[in-house]
Formats: sequence, C-alpha cells, structure tokens
Amino acid sequence: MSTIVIIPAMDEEKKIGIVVSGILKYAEGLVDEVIVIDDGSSDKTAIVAEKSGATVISHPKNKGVGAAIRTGIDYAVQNNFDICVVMGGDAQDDPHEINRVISPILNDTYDFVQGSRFYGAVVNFPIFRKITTYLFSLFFKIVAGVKITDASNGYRAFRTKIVKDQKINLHQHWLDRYELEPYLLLQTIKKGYKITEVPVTKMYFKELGYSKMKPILSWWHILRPLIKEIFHRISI
Ligand SMILES: Nc1nc2c(ncn2[C@@H]2O[C@H](COP(=O)(O)OP(=O)(O)O)[C@@H](O)[C@H]2O)c(=O)[nH]1
Ligand SMILES: [Mg+2]
Repeated sequence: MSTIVIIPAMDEEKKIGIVVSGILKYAEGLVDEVIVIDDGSSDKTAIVAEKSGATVISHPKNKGVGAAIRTGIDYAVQNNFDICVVMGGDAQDDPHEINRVISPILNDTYDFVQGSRFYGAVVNFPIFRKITTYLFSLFFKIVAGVKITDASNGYRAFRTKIVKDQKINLHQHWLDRYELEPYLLLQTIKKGYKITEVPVTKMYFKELGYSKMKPILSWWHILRPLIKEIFHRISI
C-alpha cells in the first residue's frame, strides 16, 4: 500500500522544514511522498518545503485550509495513493507517530484513523484551547452519534477510497476554510466506514504561535458541517 502525507501550509517558513524533514527521517519506509500545499503564502514556505524534500503545489492566492487539503487529496487520487495522512505544517504534530496513525489501516482493520490528543499527550495546552477542543468533540459526538474524543485534531489518516466515494463530495466551495475536515469526518461515519482513534501528541509553542484561527469566524466555519447536519435532519 502506498502512503502520502498531505500538509496544508500558510506562512510556515519557520516550521515547515522541521515538519517535512522529520517525516522523511522518522517515517522512512512508511511514507512514499510528502506533499505540501502552500496556500498563498507570502513567505518562503514553498522554497523551504521543496528543499526539505516535499512535493509542493502552490495556490497563487490564499484559499483556506480546507481547499489546501482538497488539493492534496486530489493529487493523492490522481496518483493512486492508497492511504492519505493529513497533518499540520506548523510542527504541532509528531512525525514519529505516523506509524501509529496508519497502523489500523495497514492491519486492514479500519478505514479512517483519527489522532486524539486526549488519549495521547499535550505539551503546553492553552486553557482556552482545551475547553473549546473538548466542547467541539462533545457537540460532534451528539451529532455523529459516535464517541470521538478529539474531532478537531488535524492529525489523521484514511483510505483514499473514502474520498472517491460518490456520496462524499469534497468539491463544494463552502468547505474551503475550516469546514472540510469535520465534514469529511462526519460523512465517513455516516456512510458506515470503520473508524477509530489513536493516541497522538500535540505541541503548542506559545512564542511562535500555534493557530491562525480567527475568533468567531473560524468557529462558525468549523461548526458549520454539524449545524448543516442538524438542519438536514430536522427538514426530513
Ligand atoms: N488558518 C489557516 N491555516 C492554513 C490555511 N491554509 C493552510 N493552513 C495550514 O493549516 C494548518 C493548521 O492551521 P492552524 O491555524 O494552525 O490550525 P489549528 O492548529 O487547528 O489551530 C497549518 O499548517 C496552516 O499553515 C489558511 O488559509 N488558514
Ligand atoms: Mg496549528
């Protein structure tokens, strides 16, 4: 089985090199290609990523993290990869754990593996982030009807066959920002794919910044797939 790591990155020149070289070093033999989607960065993200050994696709303008992941997924489908791993370009996820994230798929037991910081470890967890992350997963659990402890964790792996499923349409414009990831997770569960969570580590660097999410607007984006699902159920 062939595996690609998809990394959305916007203005991550300080961190993307560590991420790509860490994957190539610590997940050698497990990963066949690393693709960085440079999402309209105004810094040297693309150059640093390429020098570190990644394939790079650049969006000429910023489109959003969902659109960046979609570009990576399209590349994975076109190039017949069997497994997609998605992780952040801001060095918050540990490349040593790729093995753990893809094992349930390699063992042929699961189709989608969600990384969970609540089963794993968190370094420097900001209190506000802790509360919002917990509440999001609680809401996700109520809507999806399945216990997911860390639904907003961007570290995950899935079989490419899921995104080829005609009933799951990632090519919708409204998914361009923070909507695509919870949409994919929710649809994967709804369509009956086998999903599990594995422990992962999340690192927060207070000095370098750990998130580009904007209060209110980004929360609306990430909640939108769940709110849509509720309205969809009410209307039928
Ligand atoms: N916020 C944001 N992140 C983007 C965008 N395009 C790509 N990314 C990347 O998506 C990853 C996760 O973003 P981040 O804001 O750290 O999300 P968080 O860690 O979940 O709070 C990082 O590697 C970003 O560089 C974008 O338009 N907005
Ligand atoms: Mg981050």
